[in-house]
This record gives sequence, C-alpha cells and structure tokens, in this order.
Amino acid sequence: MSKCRWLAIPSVLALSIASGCGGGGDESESHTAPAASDAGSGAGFGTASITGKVTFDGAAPEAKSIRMNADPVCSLKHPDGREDYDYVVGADGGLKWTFVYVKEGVAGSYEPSGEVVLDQKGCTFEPHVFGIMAGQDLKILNSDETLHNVHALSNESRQFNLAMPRMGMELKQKFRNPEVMVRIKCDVHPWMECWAGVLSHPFHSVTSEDGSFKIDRLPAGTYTIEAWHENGGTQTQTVTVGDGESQEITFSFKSSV
Ligand SMILES: [Cu+2]
Repeated sequence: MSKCRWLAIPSVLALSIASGCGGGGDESESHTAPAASDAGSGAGFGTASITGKVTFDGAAPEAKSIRMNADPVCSLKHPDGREDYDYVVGADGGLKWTFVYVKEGVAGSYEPSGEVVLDQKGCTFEPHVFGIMAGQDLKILNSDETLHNVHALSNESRQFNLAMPRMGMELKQKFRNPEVMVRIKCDVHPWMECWAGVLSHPFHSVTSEDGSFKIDRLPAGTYTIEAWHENGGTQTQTVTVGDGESQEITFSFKSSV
C-alpha cells in the first residue's frame, strides 16, 4: 500500500486516491479509448448459445423510494427519490438485474479483452449488475458534480476503496480472481451499491427489462448455468448444447422480502 496517497475529506474517514492503490496493484488511473466489448478473446469460442428469461413469480413487491436528500447534488437529480432495485419487475413479469452465467463446464482458457465501464451517475451506479473477467479492466467514471467513492468488498481479490471527488474523473481497477458476486458500494451515499460477477471466462449475461438473457459463442458442451439475483438468491440448471444450437431455459424467482 506504499503507493497509496491519502486524501482527508470531511464525512469520509480516509479514502485513497487512485494511484495504483488497491485492486490488482498495477492499475493506473490513466485510461484508453473506450471499448464497448467486455467479451474475452482467444481460442475456444464456439457457435452454441443459451438464451432465456428470468421471471418473478407472483405480484412484484412495491418498490420503495430512495431519498437522496443527504446530498443536494443527488436530490437535485432525483427530487422525488428513485425506486429501489430490490426487485425490478417488468410488465410481463421479467426480472431485471439477474446475473446469468456459466458456473461449470467451461473447459478452455480465456483472456479478457476490452474493458467494462462502471459509471456513477445521478448518484447511482450504472449498471447495477455487471459481469467482468478476472484481470479485465474496469473503467470507473464519476459523472456527478459531487464526491463519490468506490468501495469494492471483494473476498477473493484485493479490496479497493477509492475517492472520486471530481466530475469527469476516471480510474481503472481489476479483480484478480473469480468471485460471484462482488458488492461495490459508495461510502458517501449509503443507497449506492452495485454487483460485479467476476469470472475466469466471458460467458455471462445480465437480464434486461424483460428478464431476457443471452450467452453466446459457447463451444458445444454441457454447462451448469446459474442465475443470481441479489434478493432472490441463486438457481442452477444443466444444459447441453451442440455446435450451432441454441437452447432456451427459464428461471423464476420468488420474493424473499
Ligand atoms: Cu456516492
């Protein structure tokens, strides 16, 4: 931690400025041109895919309103608060923000390619759930005119806790080792949290508004697919796909709150 510099900020005990501090240790706050892809590269990609939908069973719990009055910058953007993400259920029952990934069955080895972008915007982490490969660049942005900090509570990789005091600031971090899931929070704004699914391969997806997901470029094989939801827990299914095939599966979660 000798490379860390420290910044004293009222209301925040001690947050390290990104300077190769935390994370994997050799990251820097410099950044390269944006790359949209978070897919890995290398040998071992195939033509099979697994698609499907995650639904919520029953009536969706009523969303609670998150008030952001503690920070005027945040409340200005959300004067009436914003709905929580406990269960984001679409009109057709689709459950958003479910991480769906291959838990077992990947035989090849994969190298990360490109970067994953995590923004702090409107005093909310965007996206709320994302997948990333171990060793892949995570570019973290601050799009707000206020202080945020990103505090990754990883168990398998080194934790990082970095102040981002200025709008437009960017930094990069990595998770060294796979872990499903890593919770990331902001210590300044207690409602801010998001989840990273860190994998050794690129076969993952996050459900969209309608609960759909797609994992493609899979080699033919038999896979254990896990669906993780922050309040719904986990479910697994075993699926076999052949070259050029697409198998469709569904998951259904019930409320635990
Ligand atoms: Cu914040």
